[in-house]
Amino acid sequence: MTDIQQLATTLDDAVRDVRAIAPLTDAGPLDVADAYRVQRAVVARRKARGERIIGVKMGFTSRAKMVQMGVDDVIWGLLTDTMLVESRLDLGGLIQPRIEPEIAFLIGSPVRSVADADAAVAGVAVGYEVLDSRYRDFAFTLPDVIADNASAAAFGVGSWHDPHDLGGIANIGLVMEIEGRLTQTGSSAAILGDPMRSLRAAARLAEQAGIPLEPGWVVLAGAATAAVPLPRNAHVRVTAAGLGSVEVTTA
Ligand code: OOG
Ligand code: MG
Repeated sequence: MTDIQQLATTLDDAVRDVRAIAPLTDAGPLDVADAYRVQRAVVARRKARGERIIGVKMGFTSRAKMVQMGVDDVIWGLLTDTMLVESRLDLGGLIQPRIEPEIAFLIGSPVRSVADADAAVAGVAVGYEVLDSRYRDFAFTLPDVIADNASAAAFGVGSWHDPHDLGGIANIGLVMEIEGRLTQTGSSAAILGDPMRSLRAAARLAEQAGIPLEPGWVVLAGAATAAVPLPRNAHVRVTAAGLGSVEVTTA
């Protein structure tokens, strides 16, 4: 039998010690259901330390990410308040940070199933996600990355826009610059053809998991491009057409 608590402790300790570990599946099989149990146990440990869940992140909603990471299923992870970045991020506590552009939704009313998803959108913003796999060199199988809370480490969002003012977000250009150099470009259409589909997928996972999306929560729809290594002492800007920019400076 899989020892959920022990696997969660292994992952939580890797974060604390800032040290990469071998994939959990090296030691034995792990199915997706147990992997989500481990993920929830990891987040429960964070909650016991006073952290609060403030949203969810979708993973592998674009082909660019599926190809980069070698997996082919949409997953999610949970975001806590300590992951939200204002404008500066110290990378000292991270193992091997990467950054990727994201589209973010602000939830305005409870989402218990897919029927609630579209009407619950209170805002849309450009965002970024900082990933930090606890597995050496980001090498993992699907259950490994699910257990590791979908590599979640930190994220930031720009200012919220009313989706009705935008004329749609199904195909908007995304640009990521590091130190003023163009690093990644893409379109929101890379996210399941339309980021709204990712929000609906989040609603489906919410129903399955019995974890409704709450008003005030953020949903990261998933990266439209591959992630890139995030250096120290760097300035990163992610811009989306019609949504403005979000910036972060690393230390
Ligand atoms: C897993 C997280 C994937 C996304 O936006 O697709 C993800 C990883 O790439 O390590 O956040
Ligand atoms: Mg992401």
